[in-house]
This record gives sequence, C-alpha cells and structure tokens, in this order.
Amino acid sequence: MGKNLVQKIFSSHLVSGKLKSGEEIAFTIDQTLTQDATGTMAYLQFEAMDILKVRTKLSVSYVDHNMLQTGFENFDDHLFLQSIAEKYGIYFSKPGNGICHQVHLERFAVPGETLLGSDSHTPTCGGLGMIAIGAGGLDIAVAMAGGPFYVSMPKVVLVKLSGVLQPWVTAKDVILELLRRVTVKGGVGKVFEYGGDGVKRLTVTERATITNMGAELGALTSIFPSDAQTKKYLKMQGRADVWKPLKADAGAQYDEIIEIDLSALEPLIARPHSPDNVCRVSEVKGKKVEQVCIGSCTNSSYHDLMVAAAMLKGRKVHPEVSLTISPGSRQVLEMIAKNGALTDMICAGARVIEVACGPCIGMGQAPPSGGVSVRSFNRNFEGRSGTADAQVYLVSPETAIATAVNGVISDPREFREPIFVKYPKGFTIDDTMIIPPSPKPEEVVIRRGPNIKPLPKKEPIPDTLTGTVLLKVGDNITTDHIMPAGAKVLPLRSNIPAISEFVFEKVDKEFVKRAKEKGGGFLIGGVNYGQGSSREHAALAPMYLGVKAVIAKSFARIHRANLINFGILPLTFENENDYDVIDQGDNIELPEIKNKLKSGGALVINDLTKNKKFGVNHALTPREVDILCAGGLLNFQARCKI
Ligand code: MIC
Ligand code: SF4
Repeated sequence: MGKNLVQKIFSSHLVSGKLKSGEEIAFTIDQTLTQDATGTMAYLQFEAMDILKVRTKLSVSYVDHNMLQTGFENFDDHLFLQSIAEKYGIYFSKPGNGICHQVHLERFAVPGETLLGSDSHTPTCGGLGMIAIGAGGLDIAVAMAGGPFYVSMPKVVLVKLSGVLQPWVTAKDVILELLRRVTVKGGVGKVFEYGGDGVKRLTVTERATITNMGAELGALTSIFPSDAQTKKYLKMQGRADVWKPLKADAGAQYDEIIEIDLSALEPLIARPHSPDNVCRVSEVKGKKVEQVCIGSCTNSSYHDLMVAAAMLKGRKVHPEVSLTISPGSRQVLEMIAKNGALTDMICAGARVIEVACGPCIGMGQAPPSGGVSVRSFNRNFEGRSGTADAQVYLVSPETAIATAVNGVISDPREFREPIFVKYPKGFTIDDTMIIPPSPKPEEVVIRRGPNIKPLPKKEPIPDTLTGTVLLKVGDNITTDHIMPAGAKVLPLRSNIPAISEFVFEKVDKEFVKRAKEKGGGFLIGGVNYGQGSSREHAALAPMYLGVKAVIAKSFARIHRANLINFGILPLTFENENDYDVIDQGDNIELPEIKNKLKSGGALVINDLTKNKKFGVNHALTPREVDILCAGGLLNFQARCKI
C-alpha cells in the first residue's frame, strides 16, 4: 500500500511505536528552534540535563518576541541566550534578524527532515516539506539532548486543492476557509497534508502562510510536498543542495479528505475574537477601522510586503488609520529597502516598525479603547493585542492594505488591477546576524541577569489529591487567558515566581490571591482547554501556584503535554454533564490517584461539597503516567537519563 507524505517522514525517523492513528510513537528530531520568550526556560532545562553539546543536526536560538527593552530584563535574556548558544553548539539569530519561523524557512528548513520548535507556529516550515511541530520548551530541551519526541500518531487529512486562486484571493484566504470549515478544535490529533493539482501553483511562502496558520486548527502540523516550487525557493536562497523531491505515493491512504476549489474562494476575514469566526470580507466591508497591521510569522514575506508596497505606491494611508508594517526578516527588509518598496510604504504614511513579532504578541501598538484593528496576523484572541476591548480582525495583506487606504474594511477586489510581484534571481543572502557556536565552548561564560531565576521544583504526586476548585472556565480557553503575554508580562518569562502573579489575570483578578490562600487546588475547563501558544509558562506558573489537576471536557495538544511535563494531571469528564455539577469553590478529592494511574483503575472524583462522585478519564500513556508520578519530565529524565 502506498504511503502518504506524513507516514514517509515519520517512518524514516521512527524510534518506537506503530504508525497507527492513536498509538504513541517516538521519532528522532533533526532540528530544533527556540525563540526568546520560551527559550530562556528551555535552556535552563537543557542546562539541568548536564550535557556538553546539543545532539541534533542543527539547533537555532532566535530573538524575536521580547524586543522592547523598557528595562534590563529582555536584553539580559538576549545575552543569556547568546552565551548559551555559543557554549552548547547552537546557532544564535540576533535580535533584528527576523521572526524565527520566517528566518528558519529562509535559511535552515530542509525537506524530509523533522523540526521541533518551542513556538506553536513551528509548522510554518511544513511549507517546505518538513514535519515541523510546536511543543513546550522542555520537550525542545529533551530533543536538543538527543531524546526522541513522543506523540500520539495523528490522523492524516488530505487537503486536496484544485483550481487557481483568483486575483486578490490569497493563501491566507485558503487557511481562513479551512478554519471556517474545521474550526479551532477541528484539527486536534490530525496532520493536514496538502495535495492535488492546485498545489503546484502555490509558492513556498504562500504554502508557509497556510501551514503557519494550521496551528490555529489545533493540528499537530501541516505539510506540503517538496516539488519544483520548493526547488526554486531553495535555489533563490542559495540552498539548492538541500532540495529533494518528496510526495505521497500513488494510492496513498488518508483518514479524511477535504476538497478546496481555489478558483471558488473569495477574500475572507476572521472576526473577533477567534481565528475561526470567518466570513466573506464583503459581508463586513464598510466598518470603520483605527489600525491596520501588516506582519507576523503568517504574512511578512518578501511577496507579502512587495504587494503591500505596490498597493500603497502613490497613495496615502487614510488620515484616521495607523498602519504599521513589520517585515518578517532582515532579508525581506534589506530587499525592500534596496528596491525602493520601503520608500513607497513610508511615503504612503506607514509606520515601519522593527523586524519582530511586535503587535502580534502585544509588544507595542495596542489599539485604542474599543478600537477596530485589522491585521495580517494569525490570532485575534480577546485582549491579546494589549487592549482589552479592542476588536481584532484577521485578513490577507491585500485586504489589510485596501482597508488602510480606505479607512474602512474593504474588499481588495475593488481596489484596482491585480498586482504581480517581480522576483529577483535570488534573495539577498547575508547570514552575519546568525552567530555560529563557539569553537572554544569551554571558555564561554554564561551571562545570567538578575531576572533569570532558577527553575521551580515539583514533588512527586501524593497518593490522594485534595483541594478546592480554584476556577471554572468555559470552552476554548487560550494560553493567552491562562498566562497573558504583552509588553508588561513577557519580560518576566525567566522568572516564574514573578510571572505567576499574572496567571488568569484577565479572567479573574482574584485568582492568584485565592490560589495562594488555598495552597493550590484544581481548575475546571470546557472543550479545547489551553488552545493557542506553546508557552509552558501556562503550565509552569499554575504549577508554582499549586495547581494539581485540570479537569476539562477536552484539551489542546501542546498544553496537555505541558501540563504533564510539569506534573499537573490533565483529566477529562467521563460524562460531560458533570461539568455543570461541579462549581468553583467546591472541595474535591481524587483518592488513590497514583495506584489507579499505574494499575489502570477507574478514576473517581469525590465532590465533598456537593456530596457527589463522578468518573474522570485520563488517556495517559504508561510513559506519561511515569512522568506525572515522578512530578514532571525533568524529574523523570533525571531518573532515567536520556
Ligand atoms: C504566540 O504567538 O502566542 C507566541 C507568543 O508566539 C507563542 C509562544 C510564546 O508564548 O512565547 C506561541 O505561539 O507558541
Ligand atoms: Fe511571533 Fe505572532 Fe508568530 Fe507568535 S504568532 S511567533 S507572536 S509573529
């Protein structure tokens, strides 16, 4: 029987398990990436493993998130990361070189290899034929130490593309269409493999926009074949030597097939406050906007910015709109600076901001109170922009620029004649902001600023867990709800005691006080609990506050793994109606938990306040049970050495 592309790459990297959906598999990791906001923790964890040099083919540490330096913390972290990279055999991409996913695609991605990154949008490199997966920092630390990555074998969905995108309809509209159909929880436990005749006309950067935002489907990853487009892109990056053809075998089997006719798509828009709240741009056009932002790891390629510049040439940004543009990499910025496109943007009145994540993670450019912000980004969760009552919409750069010029949400098809971007023969290549590891690692001294605090420790779980329900939340709670980001909180990523003060800040201001008074306890969640980012701080900080278990209707993959890695039990209701029975403030007990996890016995929760019992499931593999019983992955690793 023919293999699909996902099966091919998994089988060439398989360490254990069978490629049967739902079974736990372990596979080797060729490359890792970290970014600064998750990287400091990942490297503290790596240091704790006592290994002299990374054991991957390639590891890269990027600085792109914590770029505002309003205090010493972020710069200190950058220096820590640079010295760690020099010492342990890691390449260091300096602040200003670009957003990790964009730079990795340009300079490092290799078709057919595996990449694990401490950022949920790591699947971007799936656009170049890699199996690229986002995970918590601790999983990246283990991979850097040479350990395999464990995951439950996903279902493989073929997204069969046919037809051709019409003028002004873009790759962003393809992924928004998928989000409209599948929703933010529809991809959990799945990989989206793209195929069909429509694939061959999509460029690598268009493919990367689609795989990037596959993260919003909750998918493990997304992948495109490696073909003539891939070869062309790699050649333009001066890396033709790493190209190899890769595609599914004829007759390959899939668990599901989704068909999209590219010719039938229209410009789409995700309305507040979820990336799957999608409708046609034409349905909301005319709405007044205060801000438009172009950039983020979804849409900040050379192509995206050239289109934006061409649309702005000879025009002006609407007087009541603030337009920001943040290029995805220094390569892109340098090229648009040299060819004059940057001048067109500046003349039009755009605010050109740093090559970084910037407004996407609330690092500046918060919209005004109650303001409408239209962004070419991938997430529009409530409050993520830095303004609690802002209304954030997600669109293609084309729709965004049409909107910036008109001052109201606009359908780009009404703008003017289609624009064709002319490409030079090759991209401008200058890797001088990527610092290679030191040839004398023994001489490198790690620079540790005062904000970098040691990792908190967790004890093995006791036989019986008791405590109070500290908080009950609804469906689709994001990691931005649990552990907010933004300019104020992000500098505390290396300091768990300090960052813990902000847990659930935007959901319930009293949460931290309550958790401390009660000496920890439990959380109750709805479906898709913990969707969004890979930030392990959304598990680490609750762990620090004494959270013992989260009982939810279902979990997002990365967050579930992070909970386990930090010794917090992720449990699901056997009967979802019990969610309605249990309340915040109830005292509950999970008796003989350790025994039952080990022996496979049914887990029961005693709600002592309501005097009721109900069943909960865990779906933990034996390995995950051992990790939890040890009090988390670091304790577990220390016992069994990788
Ligand atoms: C995000 O887009 O939410 C982030 C910031 O890139 C996160 C990582 C983090 O919280 O540091 C992600 O997507 O994983
Ligand atoms: Fe950065 Fe935004 Fe991409 Fe996250 S989604 S990596 S914050 S640009």
